[in-house]
Amino acid sequence: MKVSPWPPDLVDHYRALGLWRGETFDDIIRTRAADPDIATRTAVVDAERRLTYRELDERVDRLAAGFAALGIGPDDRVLLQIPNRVAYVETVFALFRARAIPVFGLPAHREAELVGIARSAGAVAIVSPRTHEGFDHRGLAETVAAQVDSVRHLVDVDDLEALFADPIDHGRADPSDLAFLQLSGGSTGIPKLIPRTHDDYLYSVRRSNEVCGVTADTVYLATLPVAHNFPMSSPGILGALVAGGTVALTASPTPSVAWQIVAAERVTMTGLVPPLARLWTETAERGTDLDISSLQTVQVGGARCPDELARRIGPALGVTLQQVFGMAEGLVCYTRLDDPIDEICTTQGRPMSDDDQVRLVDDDGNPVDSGTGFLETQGPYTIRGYWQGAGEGSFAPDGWYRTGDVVEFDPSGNIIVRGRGGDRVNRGGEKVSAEQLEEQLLAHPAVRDAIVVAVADPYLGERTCAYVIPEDPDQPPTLAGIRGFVREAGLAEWKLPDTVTVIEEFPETGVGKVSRKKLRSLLAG
Ligand code: OOB
Repeated sequence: MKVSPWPPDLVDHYRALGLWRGETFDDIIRTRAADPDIATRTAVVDAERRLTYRELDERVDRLAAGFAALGIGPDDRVLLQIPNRVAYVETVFALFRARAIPVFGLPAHREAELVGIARSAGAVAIVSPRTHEGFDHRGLAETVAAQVDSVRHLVDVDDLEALFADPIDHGRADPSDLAFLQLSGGSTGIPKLIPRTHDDYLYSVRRSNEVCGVTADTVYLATLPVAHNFPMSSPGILGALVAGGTVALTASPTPSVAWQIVAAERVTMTGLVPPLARLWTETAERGTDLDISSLQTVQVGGARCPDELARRIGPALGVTLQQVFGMAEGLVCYTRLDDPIDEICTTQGRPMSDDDQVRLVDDDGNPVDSGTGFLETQGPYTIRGYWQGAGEGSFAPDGWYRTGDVVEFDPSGNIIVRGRGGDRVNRGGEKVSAEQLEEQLLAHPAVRDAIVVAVADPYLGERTCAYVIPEDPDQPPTLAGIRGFVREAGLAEWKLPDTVTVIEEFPETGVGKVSRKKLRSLLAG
């Protein structure tokens, strides 16, 4: 299946330079398992299970045949909602082998998101656990299947062996074709689907490995939900597998759980969002009995890491900090491991590839020569369009991706992220669409009008504040009432408002109707 194409001259350029190499994800596991130096090394491990590259390859072979026996094959989309565990890696690579298209849902997604994703992907199957952290995922999958006609199979990720079948030949995917659908951190409520090819994504993984120093000796711990772009590929679990290293997965990111795996597997590297980085740092500063001395690099990204926190991470954890500013649509920036400490602690790094192009524009899309502006980008691993043409306004007329981020450059060319246009709240890396939440609030019987804005929060960076005009000023809605209402509507827990402020009217500007975008920035101010 083809994706929105890059301009032909860029395609030729990326191929001529060897950035796009004609390799597929399935090739990665096959070749590592066939390499006598790598085959018997641990590919993937969690608190319960461990697989060498050869074992992973064999299980992938049997599971891929099992998917094929269900009638799941080339270009079929399969929605995943799998927590951090070995079975995640088995499932993803089995789908690659069967040439099906994984769609990377998050364990925290609920009915509203999963129905939206399954529908726009045209998913034929959902793979999820029966339960996880007390939540009935099987029940959720059944609810989704009842609403989305294309969904024909529900697969229990805790019983993959029930699907195992004798290996078959699935043929080989075209490396320039769609490999999977990633989800946007999005300014829309239902995440937009991001089509990535084998060629472009594998380039971003290989280049990430170079920048982040990932080798066969790397033990990467997936601490964040692994379906997210950051722990998946920056350089993440795919980086570790491409390098012939080891992927460890932890079910919980808290130090008491995650550090046991760090100690047991001699983990060298992980990626965290700022609130977790703060928790890890403060826990280490207080002292710990767990041996985390194997850690060499800790990456922080997904949301702005406060400079004050950045300065404490390295000394507390005994590591080199790497800031990561990236997006599921493509562009990923890293501070380099040998950058001056001030740059590491105060900037979000620079694009990983010499072929990433970045520019700044103003509100009207005109070039900005210095100072802050909206960041736009194109490059060898940045998409040129969403799945089936959604989100048209996200691309400039010449095809560059509009990140929506307000940034500036320091003298060394590093990016400093200053904020966004106000369409979403970045709650410690988890993005909340203002528009989606407003829609939900407007459906509440006690709410006449609502505007959602980000307010500064010392722990999360930003938290979600809903300004609400009540239908009846004498019976204003309560925070608990509103949160319960939004939860009932099937939204993920992280999207519920943190505070509700009841006001009589929204600010007037004196010049007639004000856009919601403008109102948000007025209220945020
Ligand atoms: C990562 O990906 P998404 O798609 O969930 O979110 C992307 C957005 C960016 O446009 C920016 O607004 C924000 O998240 N962001 C940061 C940041 N990293 C991401 N804002 C400030 N400082 C940072 N370091 O979040 C993502 C994807 C790949 C690697 C890392 C993060």
